[in-house]
Amino acid sequence: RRFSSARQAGHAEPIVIRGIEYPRDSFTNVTPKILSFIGKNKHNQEKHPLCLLKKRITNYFYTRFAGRTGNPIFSMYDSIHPVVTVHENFDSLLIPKDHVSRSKSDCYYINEKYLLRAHTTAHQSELISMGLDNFVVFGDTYRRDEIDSSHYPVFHQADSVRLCNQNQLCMRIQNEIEVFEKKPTEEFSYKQPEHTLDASKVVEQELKAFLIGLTEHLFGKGIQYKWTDSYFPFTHPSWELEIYFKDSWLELLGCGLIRHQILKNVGAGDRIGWAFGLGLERLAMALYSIPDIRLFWSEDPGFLCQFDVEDVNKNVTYKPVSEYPPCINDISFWLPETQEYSSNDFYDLVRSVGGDLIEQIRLIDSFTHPKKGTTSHCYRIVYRHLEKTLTQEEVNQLHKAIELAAAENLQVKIR
Ligand code: FA5
Ligand code: MG
Repeated sequence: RRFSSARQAGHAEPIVIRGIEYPRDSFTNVTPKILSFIGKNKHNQEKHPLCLLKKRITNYFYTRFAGRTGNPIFSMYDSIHPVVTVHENFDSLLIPKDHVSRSKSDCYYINEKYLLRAHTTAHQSELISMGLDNFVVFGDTYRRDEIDSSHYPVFHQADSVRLCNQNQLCMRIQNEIEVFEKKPTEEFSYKQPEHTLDASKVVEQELKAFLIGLTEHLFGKGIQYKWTDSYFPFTHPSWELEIYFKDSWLELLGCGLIRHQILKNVGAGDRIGWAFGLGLERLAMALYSIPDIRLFWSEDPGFLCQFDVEDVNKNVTYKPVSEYPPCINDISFWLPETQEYSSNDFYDLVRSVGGDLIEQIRLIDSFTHPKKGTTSHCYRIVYRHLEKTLTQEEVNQLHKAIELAAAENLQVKIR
């Protein structure tokens, strides 16, 4: 009652995000469902495929561009809040006022002034204005897009920038070249008016070599790729990189030389540089054979446990989990006092008794009795049938069989 009368009076409740109140207006189109994704930060969740990918990309940056003493020269940001201003997401990137990407049907607006970032490029100008020349930003991004196996309204991107001034560029190529034209030329398809062709080509080559290196680092040397010309208001020239994967060309990223005007606007007018932005889900889907983008939001242990690897460079090939619900049962026992015991023995036993119904087993607790010195283990077993829903009764029977077999074969005492 209170809410409906407030709304009738035109005082709709403000939108509250992290304790900050944003008044609603005619732009407001975020939904509670979309707002509920804020803070999930899948790219920062240990053992999540997006986090593994983030680490692999970051490692590549760190090794490819190391400082004199081997220290990384790229700054990495992965926790910048997704609420941005219209200025950050569009104006600072020279996106025209009437550009379709600004429309309410494409973006999630909080109100006229704020939206959920539609790309991580939204942070580019501010980070450059802080004085950074080399950085990479990972984050969740929001777009009112179709929903299918490769599109989702919330996804993740990585954006990167690398800048240098005249001296740094000459040092890099061990040659004297001019970065800027004395007088701007006309705009050519292959360069901006302010840049010399030499400088533009050097930066283009470094950008492309870096991105091919990254692609090969992720997919292996044999990967087939191609460059296509592209357009972004904030870069020129611009390209997209596609890889040939599973019988078709897949767009991985967009990139280009940063518009001189953008750099000038934030006090970096003496610099030239490149930027690129890529979609993490697309990359992860190809890399790990993940068939559907919705799986990245799965809390299902059958999905997540497949990415539980120590070495982030390990090749993981996702195996589809059955859609039938899991049944989770814990088992606790005292370890034998007179005989060797290892968790792997128990894992083998569970697999031999439970067969394909066992999706996952994990040690979740170990406890040593302070006086007796005996140790107890607790394991969590996830059961799941691939073709049907297991009943609790069936799981209980299996669980009982595992307890009996463990007591008999491993001399443990069920608690
Ligand atoms: C951009 O977002 C630019 N900001 C990229 C860029 C940055 C170019 C810096 C130049 C310099 P685009 O709209 O093409 O470009 O999106 C980049 C990537 O995000 C796409 O290649 C795709 O992998 C991913 N992507 C876009 N929309 C979705 C979606 N709905 N679901 C999942 N991934 C998406
Ligand atoms: Mg694109």
